[in-house]
Amino acid sequence: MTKNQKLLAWVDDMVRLCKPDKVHWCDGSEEEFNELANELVEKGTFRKLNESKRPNSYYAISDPSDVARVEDRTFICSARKEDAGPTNNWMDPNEMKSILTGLFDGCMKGRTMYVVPFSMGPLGSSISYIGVELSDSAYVACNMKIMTRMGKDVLKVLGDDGDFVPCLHSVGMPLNEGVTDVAWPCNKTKYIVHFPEERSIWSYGSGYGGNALLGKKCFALRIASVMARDEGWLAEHMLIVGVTNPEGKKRYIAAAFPSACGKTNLAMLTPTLPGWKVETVGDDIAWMKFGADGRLYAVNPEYGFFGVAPGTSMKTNANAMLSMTKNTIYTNVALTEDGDVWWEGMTDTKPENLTDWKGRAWTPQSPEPAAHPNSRFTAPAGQCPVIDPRWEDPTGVPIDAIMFGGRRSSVVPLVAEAFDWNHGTFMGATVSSEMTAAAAGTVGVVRRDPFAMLPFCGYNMGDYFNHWIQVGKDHADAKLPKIFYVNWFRKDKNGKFIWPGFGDNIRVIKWIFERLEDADNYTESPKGKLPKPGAIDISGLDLTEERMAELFEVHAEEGIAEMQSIRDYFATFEGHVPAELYQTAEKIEELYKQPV
Ligand code: O2Y
Ligand code: MN
Repeated sequence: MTKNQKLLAWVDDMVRLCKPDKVHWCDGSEEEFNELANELVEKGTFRKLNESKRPNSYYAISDPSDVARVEDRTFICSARKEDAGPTNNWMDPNEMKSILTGLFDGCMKGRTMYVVPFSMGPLGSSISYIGVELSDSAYVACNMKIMTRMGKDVLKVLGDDGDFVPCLHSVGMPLNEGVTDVAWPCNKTKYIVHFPEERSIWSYGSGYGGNALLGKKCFALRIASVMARDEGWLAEHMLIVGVTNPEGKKRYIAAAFPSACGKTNLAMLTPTLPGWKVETVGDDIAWMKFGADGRLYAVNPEYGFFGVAPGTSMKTNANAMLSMTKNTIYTNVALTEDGDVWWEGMTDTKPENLTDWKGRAWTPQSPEPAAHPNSRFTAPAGQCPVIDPRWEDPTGVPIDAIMFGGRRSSVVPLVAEAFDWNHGTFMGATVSSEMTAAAAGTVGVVRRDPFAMLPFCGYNMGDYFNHWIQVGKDHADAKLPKIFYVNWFRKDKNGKFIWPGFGDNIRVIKWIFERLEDADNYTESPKGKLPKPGAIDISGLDLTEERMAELFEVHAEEGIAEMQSIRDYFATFEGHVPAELYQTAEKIEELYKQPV
């Protein structure tokens, strides 16, 4: 398959450590996918869905203890603790290696080790990088085939001496003498570990999502953020969309949102304004490098969507629904009587009889949801009806605007444009959301999730802010994207959302689009440049200009209190937050104090 010495030597070493019964080099073909899927059906991991309803699609349910990313078991093992920063779990790399070596010793006994070469980003693009995942899970290999460009073409690009990020994964359940396999093997001991200096990943004990599909959060964000810092580019938790106006002018926008802020819906938005078009380049991650022309170019490093199922419907996101009509793997959703899938929010009426994600008979009277709240679909991005024609362009797409968003019922306006790059970095660094989960009395508590990267930054978050400031300095002469902050979630005095959201968010994007043309459609405020009254197109909406004004209302005392809370937050990064961000907080506070 390959003559790449680094790869051959590493596979040899890991085979010696993990002691699998067999080694299978994945070629990424359809035939291979079908063989692995059939094996998974025989083992009981997969169930084939009704071919006439969901062609070539499979259904899996996980162990009930293995249903999401495990942030408390996720480690950044940099040589110095300070380089991991206060928001990451850290352990000395040598100590961690010795724990992991013990756990991985013989962990694949009785199993097959799949060698999965994958490219994050279009094959051969100068923005792309290669990884190789060694995994003892055929479920992982099948998902990797959908989520990444995977197989023998990657080995060709890797060549004899190309470099790659080694990603070692085991479910942590060796089939030792007397052990019978289960449909979803995993281990209650879990470690998701990143070694940023040697750019490697070791994941043990989970077969689920971001813990096991190592190209996604582990490589494309945690390790890539370190690579981006060292090499002067940006690896971001951002969707990428192409927006075309009625005159046919197209702009590309990247956007970061914390969870529960409608990121996937925005990535596949169906505009309500006539003549506007939104096309999807990516729904989750953006890798961005500067081109020879000084502009910032982005690729989606992924090849598929690993989307949350509950809440997704033809009403909320028709394009996501249409992306997963075939060739899709469903995990932890519910199963219908006729061999199709269902989840809460998919239809107005609930089906009478289902099998729930724990394999139990379910009816609408059942006390628990039929699908797990974090149940997922793994679907090829190329099946999205609004996939952008340039989504596989190896040069990437030129980014004109970057949006940050949060979920705040007050204080933060519907949209604001940053005064400059540093202010935009400040906006990213202060992204915040009010919690929506009723558990433990957290509703309304503001949680900061800078750049929506809190669980995904592979180094000290304060240094990451500094990297953004540095990028602005290094490319000051270039055509840097304009930066905006949006908040779809403002509420009125009665606790009702003011802005309709969903497809109507195109109206905010229209204003952003006009700002990119330098339209005189704004007024200055302490929060940044805000739309002039009447500048947001609300034609056809049941919204008055008075009600629109509520979306931008920020009282000076609230704004000043917010700056204090931000300074307190910055202080938690123990001296790593760049001076430019403190200066921005001061400047905003001064603006609030000026007489109106
Ligand atoms: O729970 C998981 O393992 C998946 S988390 C995830 C999946 C797709 C896109 N984004 C995320 C996320 O947590 O940001
Ligand atoms: Mn994400």
